[in-house]
Amino acid sequence: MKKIALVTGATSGIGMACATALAAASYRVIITGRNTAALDSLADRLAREPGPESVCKLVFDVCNLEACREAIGSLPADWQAVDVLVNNAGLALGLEPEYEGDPTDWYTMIDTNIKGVLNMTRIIVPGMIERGRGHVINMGSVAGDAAYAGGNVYCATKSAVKAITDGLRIDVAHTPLRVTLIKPGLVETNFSRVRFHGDNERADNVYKGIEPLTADDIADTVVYAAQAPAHVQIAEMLVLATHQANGSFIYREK
Ligand code: NDP
Ligand code: 8X3
Repeated sequence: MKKIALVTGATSGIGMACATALAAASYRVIITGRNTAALDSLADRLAREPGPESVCKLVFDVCNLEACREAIGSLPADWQAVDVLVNNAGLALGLEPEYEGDPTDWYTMIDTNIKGVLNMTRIIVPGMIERGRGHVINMGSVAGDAAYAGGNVYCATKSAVKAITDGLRIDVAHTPLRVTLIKPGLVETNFSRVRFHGDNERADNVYKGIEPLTADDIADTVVYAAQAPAHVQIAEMLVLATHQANGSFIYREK
């Protein structure tokens, strides 16, 4: 029987690439996000490929625990046994020094990147434990390894994702469940447009002078971790563009 993967933040970038790659790897995919039109168009595209029952969509905000519960509770019975949870939804907002940052931006990052991961984990993992199978793949970041200039709160949220992932791995070590943290570096998606509140010129500058990773590169790592043999737990993967050394050092061609 085909396995079921649920991807949060599947309406764009890495999440969309993960949903596409998992569908191509024969998973039945639950795509979730806030943007109904983007989910509809992804669902149409995926359904044309492996078969009409291979995709299911849910519209909800990961920050809202009740909305998460309601959405997961509304899944048809034959979609409820999620095998792979990809906690991908997340964002950065702003790159100001901490003493000049916008508290509204901070709280949105904390709610989405930390509470969103916890909400989905709390709802999906008990079923995985009951069934004796499952894999949680969290989208961390090189930003969680060390703070970089202006990264303050975003970096803190990704450090929290690492601690939450490591904690879950300990908590399920007595079960067959696996827990993975993927830590990408610079990936060209909508990420910087969102971070700079729609300033496209500033966003484009982030990727100048370096060939960044693509969302597909990260999706490949997710599929690799998901498809590793059952006794192999890919605990953590740091994936950087070739000319990026860490969160702070990027060699750019002039
Ligand atoms: P995108 O902006 O392209 O995609 C982010 C996705 O998250 C969108 O689908 C967005 O949906 C969704 N999302 C945001 N907030 C919520 C919410 N409250 N509820 C549900 N969905 C939400 O960026 P990326 O694909 O690059 O980012 C995906 C993940 O990868 C994030 O966790 C990010 O931190 C991480 N990451 C990104 C890197 C990069 O350089 N791009 C590097 C390292 C990690 P909507 O359109 O509704 O906002
Ligand atoms: C996204 C990568 O370096 O812009 O997490 O923070 S970075």
